[in-house]
Amino acid sequence: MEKYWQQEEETMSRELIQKIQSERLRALVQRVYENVPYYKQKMIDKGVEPGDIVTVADISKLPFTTKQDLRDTYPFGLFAKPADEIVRIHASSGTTGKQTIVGYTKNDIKVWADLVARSLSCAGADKNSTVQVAYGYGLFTGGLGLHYGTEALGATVIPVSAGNTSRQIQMMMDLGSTHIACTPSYALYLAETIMKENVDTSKLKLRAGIFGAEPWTENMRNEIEHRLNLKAYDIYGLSEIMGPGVSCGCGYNNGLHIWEDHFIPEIIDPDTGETLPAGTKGELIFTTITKEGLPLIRYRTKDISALDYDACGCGRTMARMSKVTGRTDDMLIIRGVNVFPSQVESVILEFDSVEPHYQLIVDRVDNLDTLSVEVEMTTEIFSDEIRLLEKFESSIKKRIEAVLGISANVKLVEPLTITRSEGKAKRVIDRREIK
Ligand code: DLL
Repeated sequence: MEKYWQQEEETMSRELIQKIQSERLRALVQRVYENVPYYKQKMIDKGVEPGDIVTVADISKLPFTTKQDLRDTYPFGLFAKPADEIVRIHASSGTTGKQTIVGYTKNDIKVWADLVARSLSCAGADKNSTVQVAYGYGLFTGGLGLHYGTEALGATVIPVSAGNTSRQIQMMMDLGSTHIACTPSYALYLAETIMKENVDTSKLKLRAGIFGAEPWTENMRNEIEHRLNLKAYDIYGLSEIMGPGVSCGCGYNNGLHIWEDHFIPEIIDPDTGETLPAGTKGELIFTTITKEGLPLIRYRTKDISALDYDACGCGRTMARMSKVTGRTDDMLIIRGVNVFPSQVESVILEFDSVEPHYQLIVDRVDNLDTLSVEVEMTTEIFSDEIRLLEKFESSIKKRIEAVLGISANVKLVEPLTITRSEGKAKRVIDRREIK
């Protein structure tokens, strides 16, 4: 029997979902129009009034919200509730510019915990589970998000936070963790350390991992499942919308269920802003229809995905988004060709002779863009003859060229030389910007 956390909501009919979405959208628009002057002005500028929004189909009449809007109104300008109702602050991990601040009311925290609990139940967790939370605790939403969700579910949470890998493994063994929650890149590092420290893996009770916060490919999923001997689930979210638990994959591995009674998803063409039909890839947009502290209308995530409304074998009826393998802003343009780091990851993991640790270095030499891909070789091939290593390099190079359509320098580096990450991995060094 499939486990649900809120079965009624998770399995309601499309008709009912749309009815709830329409009601909540109407109320949201009214609320922000009255309480957030910035939104009111944006709506006036677009020539739309609260009365124009009747059903969910009217959503495209509303203006988009971007990270820039959050920056322009930093720190609290888009909050829809007074300070005395805000009980928690988090901040988004922007790599450029000012951080963006997000705020939650008591009810927002409750909803968030329930949605993470729904996500954990997608990964087979229940009150008998022990969830080791190895996402960072703090302003980042990963740690506390998973923490509250685990407690809501009634499972046991181990709030170990990120890092201290040997202690993580000790805890895992001694306390019998059944679930581990961390970034996929950290999961690999854990697997590597378990191997290195000769841990008796028969003592581990890990059944599933709840991995997210960064893009990872299907090949990476297979690699992690194999190395840690568990089932890997994909959890997605972003601080602006809530944090982890906006959506989560289930055992059927065909996309991530979006908790649509709280978030209305859309896919748009990132260049024209035009809404795209289900099944088409584009930029993912969310409207938060129940959030009180910081409601967002048509927030542009910059994440690339597609929506699928077909029935899922798990019985959940909520739309699924395809795995996010890139963002509109981490697309590299190299000699005019669009390249996503995930395409390179996918190629690298086709080869047994290299480790799933890699880095892309983009540079400009004599006005020409260059791409170098550094990949770690396994200890087995490390001692092979130079001639054999060159052969491996050239087969990876050929495969990258075939998939990406541009040439790359492939360099096999010694085992354990690429920096391991405890949180989100940094895969790309773009030296072109510095010049
Ligand atoms: O990363 C929230 C989170 C924590 C999600 C723990 C899952 C687990 P931010 O730091 O605001 O929030 O970063 C959000 O990370 O727009 C995506 O680009 C990326 N991202 C998050 N989850 C996934 C995922 C958290 N499962 C940004 N797959 C998002 C791919 C992801 N990318």
